[in-house]
Amino acid sequence: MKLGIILGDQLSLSLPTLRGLDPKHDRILMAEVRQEATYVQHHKQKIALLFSAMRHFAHSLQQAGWEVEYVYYSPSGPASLQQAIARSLQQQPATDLVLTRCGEYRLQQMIDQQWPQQLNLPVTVYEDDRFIASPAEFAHWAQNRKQLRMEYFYRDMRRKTGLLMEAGQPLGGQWNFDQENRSAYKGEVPLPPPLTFEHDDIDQQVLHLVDQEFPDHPGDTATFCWGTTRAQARQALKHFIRHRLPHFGRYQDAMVSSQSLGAGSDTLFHSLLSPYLNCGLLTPMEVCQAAAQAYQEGGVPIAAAEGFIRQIIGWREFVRGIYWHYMPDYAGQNALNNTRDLPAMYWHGNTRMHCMQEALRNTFSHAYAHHIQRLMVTGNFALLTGVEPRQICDWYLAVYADAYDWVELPNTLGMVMHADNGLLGSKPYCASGRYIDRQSDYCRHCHYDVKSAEQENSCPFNSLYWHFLDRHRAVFSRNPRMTMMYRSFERMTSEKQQAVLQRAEFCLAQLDQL
Ligand code: FAD
Ligand code: DLZ
Ligand code: SF4
Repeated sequence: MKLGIILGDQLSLSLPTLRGLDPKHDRILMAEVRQEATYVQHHKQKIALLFSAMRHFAHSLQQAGWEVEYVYYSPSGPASLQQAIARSLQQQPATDLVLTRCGEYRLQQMIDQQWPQQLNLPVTVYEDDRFIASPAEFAHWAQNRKQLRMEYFYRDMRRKTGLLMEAGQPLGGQWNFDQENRSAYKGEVPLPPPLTFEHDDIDQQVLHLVDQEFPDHPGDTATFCWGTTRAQARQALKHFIRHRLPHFGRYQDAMVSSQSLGAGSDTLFHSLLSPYLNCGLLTPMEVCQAAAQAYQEGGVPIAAAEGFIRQIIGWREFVRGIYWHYMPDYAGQNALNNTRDLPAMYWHGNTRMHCMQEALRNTFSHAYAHHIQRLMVTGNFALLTGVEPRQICDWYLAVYADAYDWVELPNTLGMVMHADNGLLGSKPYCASGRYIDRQSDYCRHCHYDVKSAEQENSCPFNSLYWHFLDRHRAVFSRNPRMTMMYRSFERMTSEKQQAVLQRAEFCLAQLDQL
């Protein structure tokens, strides 16, 4: 008898682990354990989503004829997956352990280096073929390239999958329609209707458990509205394709204050599919095929379908490739030598900066923030203020329902913090308040003046932006994509430069009073 281990982010019936086992002889173990639930202070909704989705998935496996041993969370239960397996083996021995490569280097190290000896049986780890590219394929692609650019990798993934391709050429005559995807949202089309799920008994029990056992974790279970079953995740996909995808690309970079639009502003036309993709309730290929089909049936413009598919087979696969290719050294990088502690507002959300307030409120209410909030608001602020990469990475890993090290780390450490020295992006995504003002209506609702950089009530992003460029002049001033920024700074009078830098120093000295 073999023992198959299915982790909390492996909830797919197409999982290689299941293909490697026979329900007639073998059995499955799934376990809710303290180590996985607390290795960072996960948002309560992330734990609730995972535990409830795991319980529902275990039922589906049993219905499909599998023998499943399920360990429910208890403070006196096994602390780690290894302990849960050891206890299971004591009850019922097995000849082999079988699982699929896990999502995090941390746990994969334990599986490779500790489990075979400490559990005293052979461990077979299958490649996770729910992803389009394996780490080995990525390594092959990366070999001998001076620069790793997502766009070229993405084109190979289009060729490999055949998505939006015809006779070897991209449909619509170009690979990438990003230029069409930059609009602010001014109500031109109505927001999509909300999608809500009823909580069944399993959801209710888990939400109660999370409140009892993880009271100090961030967030609130009262606003939990994620689906927890494969059927609900499919419903979310259909809802996205019908109501959101047609406008996805165009408003991908937009942000709107909840004071203007209410709850719909938190998600706009984004898919909200990442938590399901990352825990396995949906697979990347089925999601992309649904988008490609919607384009072929004529309901969705090519720019929207392409823009969405690029996020999945482009960015999502690319960051995973970077992760496995460069770990473990990647996690320790700090190219800009940042040392600042994460401002406390990241945990309590109180600030007069309206853009930050909105992004943090969304984060705590829903364990979600859309990409531009993560990148250009909370991320940009951490970059401009010079937060130590490890601290901001741990924050992103904790607070989002979709957060796993393989995808969070390259996005935060690389894309946001530029701590990998430009491996992931050739220039940092630093921006002043002007960018936020262009893409949103936040500044209209803000205590600060986005038009000013040096006055007492000036937008902190403005002075911090110039301070960032000034203090990292040696690193960035020769970057051809940044010369315009430096030229703008040089065009200021030296009095103005001094006033702006002074205002930035003032802001840096009291970030939590902003
Ligand atoms: P949509 O905007 O609808 O995008 C569609 C899908 O594309 C997403 O569901 C996701 O699967 C994929 N995608 C889009 N952008 C990226 C990207 N940059 N990297 C990987 N996949 C992408 N995404 C995570 O899934 N988990 C994380 O832990 C995570 N951490 C992030 C941290 C930072 C600092 C930043 C800037 C981005 C992070 N992202 C992460 C990427 C992105 O912000 C989220 O995937 C997205 O906001 C999820 O919401 P959505 O499903 O509505 O996405
Ligand atoms: C995120 C998470 C949480 C909160 N709890 C569990 C758990 O109790 N049991 C489990 O198998 N997985 C859990 N997970 C997901 C794991 O952390 C994830 O599988 C690994 O980090 C590998 O990506
Ligand atoms: Fe954010 Fe500055 Fe605009 Fe306020 S003025 S919302 S701090 S960008």
